[in-house]
Amino acid sequence: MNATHEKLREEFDAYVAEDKKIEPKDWMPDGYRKTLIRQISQHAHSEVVGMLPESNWITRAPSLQRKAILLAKVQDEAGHGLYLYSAAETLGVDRADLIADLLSGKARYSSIFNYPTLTWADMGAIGWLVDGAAIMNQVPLCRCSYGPYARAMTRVCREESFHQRQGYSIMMELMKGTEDQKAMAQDSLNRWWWPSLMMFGPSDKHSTHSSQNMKWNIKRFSNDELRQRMVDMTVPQAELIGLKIPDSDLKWNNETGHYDFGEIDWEEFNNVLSGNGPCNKERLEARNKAHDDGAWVREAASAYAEKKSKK
Ligand code: BYC
Repeated sequence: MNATHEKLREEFDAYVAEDKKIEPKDWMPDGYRKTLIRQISQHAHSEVVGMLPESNWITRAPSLQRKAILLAKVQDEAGHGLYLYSAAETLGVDRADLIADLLSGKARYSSIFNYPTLTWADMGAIGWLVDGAAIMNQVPLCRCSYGPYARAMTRVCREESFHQRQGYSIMMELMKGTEDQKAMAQDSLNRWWWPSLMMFGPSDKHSTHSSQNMKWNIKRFSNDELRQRMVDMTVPQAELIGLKIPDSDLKWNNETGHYDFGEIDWEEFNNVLSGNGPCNKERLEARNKAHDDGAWVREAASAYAEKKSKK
């Protein structure tokens, strides 16, 4: 590192430590740029792949109202993907390259979207738990040091809050229903509980990016801190409507003021991350097919843009 570079780095660290925002044209360390491109693009891919398990249920929603709500939610997720790809592009990358990495299987997206949606109750569990976990993780990102990402998160979080409520409302409705409906809701919670806790990432001990990203004010809380908050928030919600969290080690701890909970199956998490989850292959095939089927739209849009710029 030469003297000028070292000085820039010191100024950057001091600026971030004062909780100020970094904007696209500001000087930033290569590592900061790189980690943001990684995180924002993974986040964008998660939104886009996240549409797949739910869109699977749009035609089978049990009423016109539920169909309209689910349709709006899935459209919101497409919108989130677009804001996030735009935020990533402010760091000097090309969206087409990011998407190519998703389609080839090189880039990551959230582990949660590699699980199947087997029943209508899964729309409830996803909204309640998956969007619930997303809010828990993303509200602190509204204060992230990188301006374009923080601003995108503000709008995303407002929409996620509606998503979470609609999911809980589906679970509430089912728990007021027949024995079969209650069993369907419980089965769904049993399948989605642990994968939702895995969304927060590896334990702090095994998290590779946390320590540096917390110094840079990208991350405000560690993976384990946010996971604990999620458990503390969700257990009373489950109890209120008569659902049982599938964890025999779960119990309130008076001393810590938090729930103690069982160990996550990290082998399952690592398996999903290495591409061997229940739906990894299916999700990538569906995204590749959608991309290929949409080629004519991109070609038409580019031809129109070129024609307009010539005029
Ligand atoms: N799944 O050092 P760590 C949504 C990777 S979308 C897959 O702790 P970091 C929604 C991690 O990338 C939800 N990979 O990493 C959409 C890293 O690998 P690389 C997505 C995971 O970045 C539609 C390695 O493990 N939300 O909410 O400090 C419908 C080591 O981890 C996962 C976001 O993307 C995982 N669960 O922390 C409904 C939020 N966890 O890159 C809902 C933004 C970890 O070194 N992202 N990995 O190969 C973040 O806040 C952080 O990136 C994470 C991970 C907390 C996810």
